[in-house]
Amino acid sequence: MAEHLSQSELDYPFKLLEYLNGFRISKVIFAACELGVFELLMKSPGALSAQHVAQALDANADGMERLLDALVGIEILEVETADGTALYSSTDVANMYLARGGVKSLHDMVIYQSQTIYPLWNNMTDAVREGKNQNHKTFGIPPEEVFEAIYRSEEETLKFMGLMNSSWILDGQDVVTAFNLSGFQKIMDLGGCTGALARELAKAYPSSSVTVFDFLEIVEIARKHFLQENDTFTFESGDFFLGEVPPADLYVLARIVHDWSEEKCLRLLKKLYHACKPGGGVLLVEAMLLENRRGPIMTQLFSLNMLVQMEGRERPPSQYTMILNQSGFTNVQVCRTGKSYDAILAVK
Ligand code: SAM
Ligand code: ASE
Repeated sequence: MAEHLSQSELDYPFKLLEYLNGFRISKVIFAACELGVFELLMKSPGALSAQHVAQALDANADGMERLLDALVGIEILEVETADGTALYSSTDVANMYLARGGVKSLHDMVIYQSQTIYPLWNNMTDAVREGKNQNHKTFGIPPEEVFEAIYRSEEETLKFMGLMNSSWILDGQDVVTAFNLSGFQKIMDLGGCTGALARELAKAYPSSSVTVFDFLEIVEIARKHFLQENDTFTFESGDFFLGEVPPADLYVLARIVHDWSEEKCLRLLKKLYHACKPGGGVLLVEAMLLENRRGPIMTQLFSLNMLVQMEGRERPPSQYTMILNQSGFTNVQVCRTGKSYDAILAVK
């Protein structure tokens, strides 16, 4: 884009046009993932023609050729032409992140974005008008029951858990080492879902005990589909809004506070304040907005996602600090990791 740098958007709206077509680029990647393009190209010993890819994936050759060309246009695939035939091959990025099954694969994230987030975002205008989530229009589930919508079927539950799991493949280590947590003996990951972050906590702090706390149904699925042989963390089940939470020295709340209204967050954090001893603490793991409201754009988009799907919002550090102080916690420390998710530590 170097040739555009000297020209202003007023002369020609390069950036604006790119933004207006952003959804098309997302859909190109979503369709390729759903069709299995990246697995096929990864496993193939040589470059493949569109005809060959289409046949192998039970698709139309002309449609596939246009899709593959667009993937080349966004530099996710490569193409060479030999004797008039275009031959397509994968790139390292596509093999590592888009093909299914690799240790760093974001395939589950792509599938959730395509099949759940995209339909919800189709109602963005209404969400902004009404100021509430669009689960009713999209899935027929009332707006108060956010996790009933997310967990509306076993298949959807697995897809959501796949999405949650994939974030910590990229950011887990940075988030758990943002602060030295080795002084906390008993660490409880509340709403810990698949255990992906608990695994990173257990690796970074081998002398602490790490427990994942979540709904019984989620714990059962996590044990069955996500637990690995050498995992050392344990599970407990319950509802953190009902009754008491098990005692711990450190409560980890990763992407929990952003799901809920300020009032519900205060209720939960006050409960945690009473459940831990002096010296105990909470670690919030969230994508934090900038205080000057100018970004990061990813976090601003996540906040709109919380509007269309949940009850919560993304917040800047000052708002997390205020909620923590109002719950009784002090010594609030904020660490921006530079990746998608940041960490905030506060103690009793
Ligand atoms: N902490 C995980 C992460 O960041 O990947 C999962 C975050 S997910 C947005 C919220 C998690 O909280 C889900 O696993 C959900 O089942 C759990 N959860 C929601 N409400 C809960 C409640 N009342 N009691 C226990 N767990 C709850
Ligand atoms: C939640 C997080 C998410 C609740 C619903 C959600 C996300 C999507 N839906 O706590 C994650 C946001 N990040 C991405 C990559 O979509």
